[in-house]
Amino acid sequence: MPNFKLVEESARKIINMEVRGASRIARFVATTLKEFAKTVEKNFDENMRKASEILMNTRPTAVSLFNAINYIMMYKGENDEEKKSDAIRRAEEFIRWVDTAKQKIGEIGAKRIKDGWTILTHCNSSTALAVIKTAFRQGKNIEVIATESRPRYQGHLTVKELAKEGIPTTLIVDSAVRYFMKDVDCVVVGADTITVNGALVNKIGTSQIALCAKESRVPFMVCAETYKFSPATLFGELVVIEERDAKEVAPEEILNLGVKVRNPAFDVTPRDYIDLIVTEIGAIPPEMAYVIIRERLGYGLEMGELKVSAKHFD
Ligand code: RI2
Repeated sequence: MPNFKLVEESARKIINMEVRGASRIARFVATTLKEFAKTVEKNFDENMRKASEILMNTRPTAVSLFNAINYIMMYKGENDEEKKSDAIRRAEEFIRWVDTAKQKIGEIGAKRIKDGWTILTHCNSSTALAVIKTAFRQGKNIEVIATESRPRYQGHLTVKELAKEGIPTTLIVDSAVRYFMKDVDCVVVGADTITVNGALVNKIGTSQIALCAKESRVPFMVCAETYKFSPATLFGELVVIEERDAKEVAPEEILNLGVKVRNPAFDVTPRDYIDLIVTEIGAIPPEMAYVIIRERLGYGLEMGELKVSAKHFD
């Protein structure tokens, strides 16, 4: 029997952010689809399509979710058995992609961090932290300033992780970024999505930090695996910005007043504010996003339609 319970349970965990962070979500979705595929005995295409839809309708912004599902759904085979084993193989391949990319980004990004630097980071990006931790483990004497990242305080996860590593860290409120920017040598953040024109979609507040960094001539580095680049934006689609429950921002007492409360989870940083995007295949300027979508992810516009022509992973 196809285990839809497993898929629904995974979807619930993504929606309530028990599983969060763009790359963790992608890995989790790949693992879920792999385990689900094992339980399908007949009508493989139909069952896999249904499972994919459930997972796709969880969080709209991070393209890693779409890219993970799409990568697995490109399975091939003459019959259900062949399709199943190919889907499982592709899921495993995608999981390997997630794991190896982060390590590679850590190594490449760490080269851009100098001894004695203070780095500012926002939210809780495992990829940005891979860069910071690698630099520290190489013996660089660095410090980190971490924003609390309201409303869900992912900054608390960041400072716990950095403290465990022994990296001197200061926690600040989001609105203190400009106050502290004079002490910062480099901003390092993660990504939920990179668009075809090189813009960064990341945790709400990122674009304000980028603006501040530009004003102070502080380099702004983005850490993003290539599966965080959005093929749909090549086709002209806009990234949907997730707007979460007002209860995350304001207490009942305020909500009862009938005051309008807005809670966008992400914002867009234009490419002019970004010095470098560190991917697992190299550090690139944001202007190269199109090349990543075309050459690395294999997407192109043919006869006005978005087509995948190459395999994603090697
Ligand atoms: P990694 C997170 O989103 C943050 O915006 C973070 O910068 C991004 O995912 C990337 O995280 P959320 O799920 O993939 O907390 O680098 O809303 O771990």
